[in-house]
Amino acid sequence: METMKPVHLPSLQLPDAAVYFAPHFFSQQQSDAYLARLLQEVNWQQESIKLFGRQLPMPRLTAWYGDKGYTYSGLYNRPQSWLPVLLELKEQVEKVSGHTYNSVLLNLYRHGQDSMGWHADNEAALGPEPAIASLSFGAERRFGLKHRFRKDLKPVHLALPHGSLLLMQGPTQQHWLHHIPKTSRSVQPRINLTFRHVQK
Ligand SMILES: O=C(O)CCC(=O)C(=O)O
Ligand SMILES: [Mn+2]
Repeated sequence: METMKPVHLPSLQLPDAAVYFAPHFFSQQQSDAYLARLLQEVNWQQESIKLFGRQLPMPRLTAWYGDKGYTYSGLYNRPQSWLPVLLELKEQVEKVSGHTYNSVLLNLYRHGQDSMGWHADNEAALGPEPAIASLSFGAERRFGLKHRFRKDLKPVHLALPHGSLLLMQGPTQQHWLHHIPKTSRSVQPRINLTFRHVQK
């Protein structure tokens, strides 16, 4: 895996992190086409999570594609073979991020009540300084980052618009948590893809 810096992407300049953000990585037209294809072609699943001893539906639909299986939120994801649309997106993010990926997790937030809680993508299988490339299509949602140890730093929130690319690299997962909060606004569906490199 290469470790080149994506020099041409603006950095968020957070301490103990390497986060880069391109709000308009894809044009409106390209983004509309990708959104439609992903809604249609991805094998979306309603998984459940065990919370306080109860099985509850995850507040979003998910899908995992790639070369290897992966355990995420205590849930084993069997690998499904790559779709052409996913390979096309992977190639484009690899070009700008200076990293290669062998897996992608997709999340479909159907409406404002779908969300993802505070977490870090720091599973051992991703290695100590994982590079994660996150693409968003569809409704704009708020994405929050908060430092795990430094209480003097305020959480940072940014809007992830249709066609945006966010890269999290270096020590980001060791020092920061991120989330997608629920919103009471009425919002259309949003798809997020996080490309990852699974080592084991
Ligand atoms: O939907 C997003 O922007 C974040 C997704 C995420 O953090 C994850 O899949 O680990
Ligand atoms: Mn994450």
